[in-house]
Amino acid sequence: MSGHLWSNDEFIANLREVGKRRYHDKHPYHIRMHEGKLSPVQLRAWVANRFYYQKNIPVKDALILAKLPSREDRREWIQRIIDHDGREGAEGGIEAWIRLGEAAGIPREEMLDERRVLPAVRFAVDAYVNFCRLKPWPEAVASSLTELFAPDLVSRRIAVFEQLYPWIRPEGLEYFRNRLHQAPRDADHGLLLVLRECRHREDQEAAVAALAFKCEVLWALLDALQLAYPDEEAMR
Ligand code: AHQ
Repeated sequence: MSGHLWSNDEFIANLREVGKRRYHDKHPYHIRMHEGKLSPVQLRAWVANRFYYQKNIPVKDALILAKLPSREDRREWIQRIIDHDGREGAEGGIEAWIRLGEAAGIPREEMLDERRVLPAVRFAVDAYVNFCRLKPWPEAVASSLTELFAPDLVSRRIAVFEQLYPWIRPEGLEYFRNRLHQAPRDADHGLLLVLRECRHREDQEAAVAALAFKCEVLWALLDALQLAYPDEEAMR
């Protein structure tokens, strides 16, 4: 019977199904990355363009923070902003991603001045920030639940970089190692908020749609890279 409220297990299964079908670990650019087939130019382009995504994460998280309904929810959520912006003595994820760039041969100023950011990457990331700015906070929180799928991808990525891209200096991987414990913690909290707040079927469906939207943001980022940095053989 359509329209009934999903049980928590059904709701979680529907959220996970989105990732099974549409998460960016299945994008050809990521698949070629994991096969060791990206050239240094293609990999540096990924690092420099993903930086625009990373630097906007605390911005979208601050937009969500302002909408959360309680002090307790905000005390938990604010940790995401600190994880990226850092604080005295802990430089944070944005700095760690800049170091990933330097470890891959991209000078700091070339990360910061965004000279390598592709138009479609900027549009996809800005669409994500505006989604979180304008949508009801449960949908904005639901769009972050791609983090349910991130730890598996990131742990595989660390091994891939170490084994197949040894020219990237190992200290550059610190960002990914930090995500291995930050992302599961974030996902647990995000899921708790979404399960607690979505008390009608239409809210549950809106949360699933929000997650599908976020998968498209991540997919579009890699589409832009694929178009701008095709494989040599694709050029023949
Ligand atoms: O490094 C990533 C990160 O900090 C975040 C925040 C989170 C969100 O709130 O939307 N999403 C996310 C992701 C990060 N890394 C991506 C990757 O492939 O390295 C994955 C991405 C995600 O799946 O949401």
